[in-house]
Amino acid sequence: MIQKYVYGKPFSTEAVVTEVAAGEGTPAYGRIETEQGFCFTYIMEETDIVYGLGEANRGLNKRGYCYISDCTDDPNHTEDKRSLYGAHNFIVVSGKETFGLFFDYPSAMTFDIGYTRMDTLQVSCAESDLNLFVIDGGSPYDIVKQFRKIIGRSYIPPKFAFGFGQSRWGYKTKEDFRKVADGYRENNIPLDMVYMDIDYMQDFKDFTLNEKNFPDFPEFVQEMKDKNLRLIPIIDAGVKIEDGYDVYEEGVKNRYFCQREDGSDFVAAVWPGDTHFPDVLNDEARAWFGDKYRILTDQGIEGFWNDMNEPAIFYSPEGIEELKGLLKHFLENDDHNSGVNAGTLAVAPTSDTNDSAEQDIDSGASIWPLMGKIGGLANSKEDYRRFYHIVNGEKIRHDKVHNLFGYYMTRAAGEAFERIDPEKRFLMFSRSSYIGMHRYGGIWMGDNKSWWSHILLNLKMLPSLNMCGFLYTGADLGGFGADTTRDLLLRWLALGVFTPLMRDHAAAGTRDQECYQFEDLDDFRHVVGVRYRLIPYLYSEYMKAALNDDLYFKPLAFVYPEDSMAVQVEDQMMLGNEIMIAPVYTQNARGRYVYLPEEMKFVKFLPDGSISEEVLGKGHHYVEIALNEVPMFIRSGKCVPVAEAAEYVDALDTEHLTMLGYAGSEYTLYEDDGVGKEYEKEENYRTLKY
Ligand code: MIG
Repeated sequence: MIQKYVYGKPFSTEAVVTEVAAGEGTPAYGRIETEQGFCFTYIMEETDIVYGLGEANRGLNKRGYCYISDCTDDPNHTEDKRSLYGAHNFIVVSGKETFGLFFDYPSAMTFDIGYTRMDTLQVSCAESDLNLFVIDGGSPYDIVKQFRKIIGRSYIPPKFAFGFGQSRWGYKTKEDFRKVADGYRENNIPLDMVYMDIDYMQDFKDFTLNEKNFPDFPEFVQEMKDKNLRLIPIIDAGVKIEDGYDVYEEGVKNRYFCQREDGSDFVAAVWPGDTHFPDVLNDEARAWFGDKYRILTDQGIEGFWNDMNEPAIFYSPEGIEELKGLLKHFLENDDHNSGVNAGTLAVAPTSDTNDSAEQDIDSGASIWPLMGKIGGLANSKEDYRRFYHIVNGEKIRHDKVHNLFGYYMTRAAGEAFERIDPEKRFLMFSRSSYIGMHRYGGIWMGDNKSWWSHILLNLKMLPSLNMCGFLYTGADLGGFGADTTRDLLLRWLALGVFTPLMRDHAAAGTRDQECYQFEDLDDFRHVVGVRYRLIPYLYSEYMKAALNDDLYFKPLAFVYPEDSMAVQVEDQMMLGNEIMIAPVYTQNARGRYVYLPEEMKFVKFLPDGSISEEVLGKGHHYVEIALNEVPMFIRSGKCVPVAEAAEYVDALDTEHLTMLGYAGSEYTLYEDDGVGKEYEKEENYRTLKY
């Protein structure tokens, strides 16, 4: 049962798409205060678990930290961070009392989950204008499924998007892309997509192509298609200010950009230099921006990724003016004769001790306020208060709806795809998101690092994201920032084998990270090949999850709720109905410990193409897993289909599948044309017997 409680005048986010009955009285759980902003307080039992929050830091069980839903472009996902790119305000408390809560509120919201006091859950925000959905159910899993029903069906990508993709910030020319295509094809490492990062554009202008490098883009798209590869370009949120650039000129003329309070177009500097933000919350502007994707679909493009849509801001002209003021003050009062004053450096304040820096300002001796200003120029809260959206004729300050920008930018594209070709699926995923966006696209997990700890962080996020509707997701395999290593990439790929989005992506300036850059390519061919062998199963499970508002990745606790050990496991996940995954995420480890809540078949895809199977009983085990092996576990009494590896999705032979797992069992395979939208046809399902 779901009840909706309305506080104040909520902004309509359109996260929830079905009618929900108004709750009677006050919510049955916790205490709500609305005098100063909004605050929900609930006292937790010691063993209560809190699930949810989608793309968020730390564990699967969110207890023990404070998270803030405040979409942020922060490429340093260290343990102390409270905000990442998404805002997914859905949690489930599981324990003595079990219930779900969705706080539909588009501005910053704090989830203090046992941080201030270990037993206290407190969810708060500055203004008491929100819809609160309270969900009762028999179990956390049941609650999640009810929630998924009210937010609408998850995005379904085309089947090719289940192939492997290669990306790198820095590919510029046709030669760069050909090198990637050849690197994979010549070495017979499977590949379906090559991603185009910002350098394909002319001066970082959305919907343009570098004129020198791509004078004949449609032919180049075709050249890649002839190699069975699809190019997937990036689109950024900011539209470059430049006379003669049609997107800019149309937007200005029609007032489609976000405006300052005085009605002038707000300026944000991002990659192209000064830009304007399309007002994607405004229906007309959103339709206009969405239709621009047609410029690229007309040239043969079938997928995109939306970036910088928190929206990220490097700086604003206003911020620079303030900086200049501080700089002027510093220069006029500077009493250093020359060079850097070591004494000043010695008292360098940390970010927590900014106060002392403030006090120093009038002495003229401190550079720290200036440094602080420079550091705070990007993604500043002040800038988010400097511009407005016009929604149904009403002017709304950006910070009040900040968490919706990525959602509505991606919605612009999703709605446009329906107009461009209603029969066809397009690949679409975004960096920033809010619940509701899951209907229009997936997400990738943003700028992780080539750190072993991030394999685990990514793994833990998967079920949480699924709970919030985001099924098409994955992380930058190998790590985005910092230099990867061969073993890290291989282990990360062995997790990526199972994530719907499987993409190797790296930041500019980092070590080469394409699979073919390392020694002993056989290992990469094998590991990526395993992905293709499993696509019939993975695609089938994805489609069942999407079509039934179900989860693709589940915590073990959702399947084995009575098993007190299983409910604590955070580094193994259930995938679909048949398997459990347990990737290795420790350097130099030759295996790992696993906990089996029931008897399972431990399956390893071995580098010679064979598959080893071993029945392991319920309980703890240490399993050996070499760097070039892909492990998975098949649940007792279940089986999964396996294909032969292929170099691209369309080449998969799904007629001749072999079964793996427990003999005598059956599997219902979902398969469709992978392009169209006739999901409900009965012939999409067939029973495979082992
Ligand atoms: O400021 O387009 O998360 O995937 O490679 C960085 C360049 C902008 C951030 C994205 C990343 C992408 C990069 N972008």
